[in-house]
This record gives sequence, C-alpha cells and structure tokens, in this order.
Amino acid sequence: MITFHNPLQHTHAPEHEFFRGERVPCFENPTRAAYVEAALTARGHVLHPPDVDCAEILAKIHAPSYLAFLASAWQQWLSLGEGQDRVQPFPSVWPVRTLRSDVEPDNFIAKLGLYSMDNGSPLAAGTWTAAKAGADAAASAAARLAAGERAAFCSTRPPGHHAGPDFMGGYCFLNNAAVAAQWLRDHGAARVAVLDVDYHHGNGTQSIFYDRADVLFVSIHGDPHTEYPFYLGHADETGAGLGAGCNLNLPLPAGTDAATWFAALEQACARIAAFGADALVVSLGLDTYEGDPISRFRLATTDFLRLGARLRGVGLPTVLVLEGGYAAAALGTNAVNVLEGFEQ
Ligand code: SP5
Ligand code: ZN
Repeated sequence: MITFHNPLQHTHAPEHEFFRGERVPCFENPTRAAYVEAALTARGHVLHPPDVDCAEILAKIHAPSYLAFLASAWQQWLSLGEGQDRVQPFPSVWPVRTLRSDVEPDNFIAKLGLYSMDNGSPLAAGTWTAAKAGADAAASAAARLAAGERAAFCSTRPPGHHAGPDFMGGYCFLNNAAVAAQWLRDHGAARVAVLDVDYHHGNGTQSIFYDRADVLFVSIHGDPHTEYPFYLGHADETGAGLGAGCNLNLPLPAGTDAATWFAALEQACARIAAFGADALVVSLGLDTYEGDPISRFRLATTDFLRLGARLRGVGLPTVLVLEGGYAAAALGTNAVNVLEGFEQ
C-alpha cells in the first residue's frame, strides 16, 4: 500500500497539557510519527511527502473564520508581548449556553475559547504549518485512490477527528479524515463512508457530515458517559435532515476486550456495506491498544493484523489516516500490522 507522511509534523511540538491540575508532557508528540515512520521504512515502505494542496477542500469542511484564526494564531499570541514564545496559549473562557458565539472578540484568549472545545489542544509555533501539511498528506492519499490505488495510508500528526467545522479539540486542528472524504466526493465518489476506530469518538467528523446523506459516519469508541469527548458519541445520534440515518455510533464500555470490539466492527462493516459507498476513509486511531496510557480498550498488537484484514474485506478503495495512539514505542508496530493485515 502506498504510504504518505507529513515532513513538517515535528513543527507542532507543544510541551505540556493539563491533567488533573498538573502540567504533564504532551501525550500527542512528534515521537509518535517518528516511530510509525521508522516501522514503515523498516518494512520497505517508501514514505511519500504530500503532493496535493487541500486549501479548497479545507474551505468546504471548516469555517473561513476558524481557518483564518488558526493560520494566524501563533502570530497573534506573540504579539501580546515579549516572551510569549516561551509559553503556550490556553483558552480560559468559552461561549457555553446563554453566551453568544456569533461575535468574535478582539481578545486573543477569548478567541481561542471561541474556537476550542477544550483546553487540551495546545498550540505551538508550527501548529498551522504542521496541521496544513498533514491535511495535504491526507488529501494526497485520497488522490491516489482516484489514480487507481487499492489503498493508501497517511502517517500524520497532529490528528484530526476531534476538529469540528469551527473548532479545535482533543489534540486536533484540521480534520484530516474529513479532508480525505471530501476530496473523494469531489473526485468521482458519489458516496463515501468514514469508519472511525480511534478509542475516542470522532465528534468533529460526525459534526462536519451530520446533515449530509453523501457521507456515512460510523464510529466504535469508548462510551462518552465516561470517556472523552463526553458531549457527543452516544448511540442515539443517527444524523439530521438529509443525513438522517447516515450516522452510526457504537459506544463500548471502558475495559472492552478484543472479542467484543471485533463484534462491533462487524456491525460497522454491515452498515457500510448497506450504505453502498464508493470509497472508505478509516480514521485509524491506535489508542485501542491495551498498552495505551490514556485509553481503556484491550486490543493486543496482533489484533491490528486482524483489523487490517477485516478492513480489506470491506472491499472498497480505502484511505487510512492515523489519528490517536499514545503508547508511542508500540505505535509503529501496531500501524504496520494494520497495513500488513490489509495486504495479506
Ligand atoms: C486524537 C485523540 O486520540 N485525542 C484524544 C484526546 C484526549 N484528550 C483527553 C485526555 C485525557 C487524559 N486522561 C489521562 C488519563 C491518564 N491516566
Ligand atoms: Zn483517541
């Protein structure tokens, strides 16, 4: 399978996030992609840099005001004063119920709240550069399907599936899987299915396509009653308007083992087959791994071979986009196992 990487991924390297009142090193860091790239290279894969500019696609899935904010956010942060480059911006106020979200404040931290769903997505100097190149890599992988490839994998970071139409969240800034899906829609696929197997519900992807009938969103994830992102991902979210029936959430309890997880995957694949998609985009989070430090499913390294084989069995041209997975040293093997399972 052809593989793409993001040569600028390392420019997004914030130092800290918050956990229970403490600043802890970022779980989502450049070593993750380095491990995946090393494992791919060791197995003989050639890593292609992006060769598609996704700017036009981005404008179809994200709000112009959000894209403009994200592109200039670090410069706005620096302009607050001397020394800002040594610390990370975090939001401190959000337009929740009863407050207005239709007015963009002038204050940078207030704007950061407007365009964020959490305080868990720290910005760094290269965030826009890295996120844009990562989204370009996802579009590049999608473009290879139109050129006749059976499947393409995109090893990229920052991840994307929590990023919604006009907000960042959950380490995500631009929705790479949505970029791939929209690219396929714009280049000949009448119907596209997105299957999200990250431990966390892909709230951003769901929201981007929630009222559309041309993109099916199916997700298997930790039950949001107890797991991030908490406020979306429940089983009763089935789509709205023209998209009614085109959204399927399969929440599973924390602690779920491989047998139960693969039974849910069968349900997901059955829905995708019934939808009649022309192409498949997989949001490939590997934080379902039993060794993941922030997640609580129990898939073993060999289970990722089985996942790859089942994804091939869907029988569609497939783009796989890396999402989460925080046991960095195991991430390369787990990713390569999905690819090798797919190819066997
Ligand atoms: C793309 C992706 O996987 N994003 C995940 C975002 C999760 N953000 C919340 C992190 C909560 C960390 N909890 C740590 C528990 C350690 N025992
Ligand atoms: Zn995740």
